[in-house]
Amino acid sequence: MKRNNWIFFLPLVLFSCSGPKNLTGEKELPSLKKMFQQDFHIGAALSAPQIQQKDSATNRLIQKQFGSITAENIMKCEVIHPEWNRYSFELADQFVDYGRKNRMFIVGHTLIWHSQLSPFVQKIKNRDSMQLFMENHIRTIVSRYKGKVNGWDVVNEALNEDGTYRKSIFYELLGEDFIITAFRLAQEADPGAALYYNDYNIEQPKKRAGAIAIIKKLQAAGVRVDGVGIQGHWRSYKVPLQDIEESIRDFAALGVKVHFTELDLGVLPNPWDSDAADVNMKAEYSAKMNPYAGGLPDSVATQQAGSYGELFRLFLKYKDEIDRVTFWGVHDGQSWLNGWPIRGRTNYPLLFDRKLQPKPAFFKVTETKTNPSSRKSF
Ligand code: 9MR
Repeated sequence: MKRNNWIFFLPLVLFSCSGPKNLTGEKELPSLKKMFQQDFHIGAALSAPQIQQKDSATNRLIQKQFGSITAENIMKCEVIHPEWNRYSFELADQFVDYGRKNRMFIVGHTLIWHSQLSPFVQKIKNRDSMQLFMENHIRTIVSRYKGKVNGWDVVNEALNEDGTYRKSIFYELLGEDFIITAFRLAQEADPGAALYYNDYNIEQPKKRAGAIAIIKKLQAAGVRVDGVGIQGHWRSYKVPLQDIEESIRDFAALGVKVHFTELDLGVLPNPWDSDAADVNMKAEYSAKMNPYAGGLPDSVATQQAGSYGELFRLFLKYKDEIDRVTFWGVHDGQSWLNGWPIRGRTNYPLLFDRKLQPKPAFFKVTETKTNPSSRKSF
């Protein structure tokens, strides 16, 4: 070995002396997926450009931080099944390939949802045609990704806030058994894939009762349901911790796993002071409703960090019941909450900012692992 070869070992020496640093001497960011490896998957919803790896820095961040991915939009009916006899699998194939290449837990979102339907589905007027649509749609998509997609959001958002069934086109034409039909078809098409019911606000008592009834109905019908997805679109200043804790217990008592599937903690005011996450709700823009257009104030970032910390402490307490925590996006710039329920606002709901830098919330989340004494309150 030549004498000056020591230089190749310098990074190793730096690493072993003072913790993980990169070659420029900056401290390396911890990886969420590794930190929580023994507890639950840490996931993110990916947009189409992210699936196509358009930006290399975002791509590096995704691969380092997230061990599970969900398609934010590209597996929805209007994208993947635009016409009765036509499917469009290009992006979905890329999404699944990306997840497999990176050994990620891949979630298909979503098979049966009243929103973002293709126009041909909205025009279906009778029971038999709707039954046929569901058979074609679920069989074709699930069998294409058999053994590749790990879990499916089989039915999404079938409930109203009071726990009754939403009067969706599926409910109107097939009655409440459309849910059993959907799960049965998915189970037949890929017996190895996990099957979930996914909804927002099902931590709230009335809607939770509706979700519990759905799971019991599936179980009574002998159809497999593996998990329930609590979406987790909460406001950072109003996270319903007690309801969340009760829900984890209630769902776990049914023998299903709990997934937090679309987590984000928005910091902006809500025009109706409401917890709903219905994509069809809209309100007018006003400067008052967009208070942080110039940047996230430290006090708000700190408040949000505290809420994320409390949530993750709760998640860790119930790690045996929880299979996955997925953020609804990778960074603040990508979040749907910049456009909902008011267009053109600047929201900050995730752990990484618009420049892909970790926010105080990121460090509060990692602290729940590095400093277990911070967990004592639960
Ligand atoms: O984040 C998604 C946004 O980009 C879409 O425009 C919108 C409509 O398809 O859906 C958003 O994701 C929703 C998810 O699919 C179901 N739960 C509520 C999410 C936020 O609206």
